[in-house]
Amino acid sequence: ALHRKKWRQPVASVLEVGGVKIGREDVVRDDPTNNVPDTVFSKLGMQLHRRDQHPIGILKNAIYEYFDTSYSNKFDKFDNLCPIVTVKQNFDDVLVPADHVSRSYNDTYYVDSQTVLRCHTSAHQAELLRNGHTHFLVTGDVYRRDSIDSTHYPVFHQMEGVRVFSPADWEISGVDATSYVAEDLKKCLEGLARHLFGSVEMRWIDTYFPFTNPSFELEIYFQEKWLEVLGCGVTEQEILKRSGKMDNVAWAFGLGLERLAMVLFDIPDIRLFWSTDERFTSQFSDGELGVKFKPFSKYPPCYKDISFWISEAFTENNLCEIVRGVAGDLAEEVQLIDNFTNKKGMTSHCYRIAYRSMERSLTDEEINELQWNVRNQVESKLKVVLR
Ligand code: FA5
Ligand code: MG
Repeated sequence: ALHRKKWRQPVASVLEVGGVKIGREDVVRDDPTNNVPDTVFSKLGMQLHRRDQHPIGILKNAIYEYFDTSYSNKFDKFDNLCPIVTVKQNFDDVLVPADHVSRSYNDTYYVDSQTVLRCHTSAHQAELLRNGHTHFLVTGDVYRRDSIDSTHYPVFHQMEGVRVFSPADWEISGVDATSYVAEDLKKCLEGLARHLFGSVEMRWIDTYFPFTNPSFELEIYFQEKWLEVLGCGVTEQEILKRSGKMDNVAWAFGLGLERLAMVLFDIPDIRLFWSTDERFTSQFSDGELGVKFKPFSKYPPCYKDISFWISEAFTENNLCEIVRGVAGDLAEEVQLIDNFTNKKGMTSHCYRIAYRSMERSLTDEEINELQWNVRNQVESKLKVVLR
């Protein structure tokens, strides 16, 4: 276990990006406004989306190709914007309300009180609009404190798309600007889905984002469930107004690249994208979209339960962070399996943790040690009472 932990750690212990210092836990842990753990810190700069032989890079290139061939006006492309952004870029510029949950330390990784690891590529929308770009794609790694299962990971990749329309575009259509642009958006993304998948079962869901109205999500049927692959909508007028585009209307989308790649290549677990095992990496190559991933591991999962009386401050994201800190990618799923409140008003949670390696069999000894460490840290860091 020690050996693997070492391997996961970054080469440098402190990085300096744009004047902001970000470092390993043991180096910067004295800063209470920094909640970036080593497991996440070590992912900075990996840039899976810029590797042409990696499923995420292959997918990015295929999406570029769709936009290049569908539009005579080429979209401007950005895939190297720094993932460390200001609170203003990540939230204020896209109209996220001051009290929105996504701003909390429970949901977002803060480097310091004014600086975050971007939680979406929408963090770059406003600036690019201000700089005069009217149709562009932004691809990058994004970071979120989140749950643990086969379709959620604290680091993943998004591609943002924005297209600005002028009055001349909708005036001849006879419908109002918003309907025209919403219709164009859906056609564009349905066309993208056909380009990537051929035929696939999908559906539109109405939703809410602070930066678009109306807003939609696209879900694709995958592994017997509906999987949310993207969010999108008609850009709030205020965002365009602030960038000096009073008379325009725009659409925007944010694609979840891992989710799309899972459907495209039949990849069953999101942790696999980080695998350096040749049995994974060798299955993909530049420009090949037709490949279906052949699983090489059927190693059994091992389940361990942990029960405790929660405190008021308890959150599931904090629990997941501890599990990832201890087990890294050996943690496959953390699931609440029991939840009750007794007569004294004390609430008990029982979580089932699934441990499984994608690459090898785990020994009982190893798993017991992981679980023992999880129990210790849960007790000491989360201020809960183990049962
Ligand atoms: C957003 O991030 C919006 N910024 C998208 C957007 C852009 C909407 C522009 C409107 C206009 P959301 O939080 O739903 O939305 O995330 C977008 C996609 O990222 C999801 O649909 C999903 O495919 C993917 N995603 C979200 N969380 C995770 C995660 N933990 N692991 C992997 N993929 C994730
Ligand atoms: Mg969503």
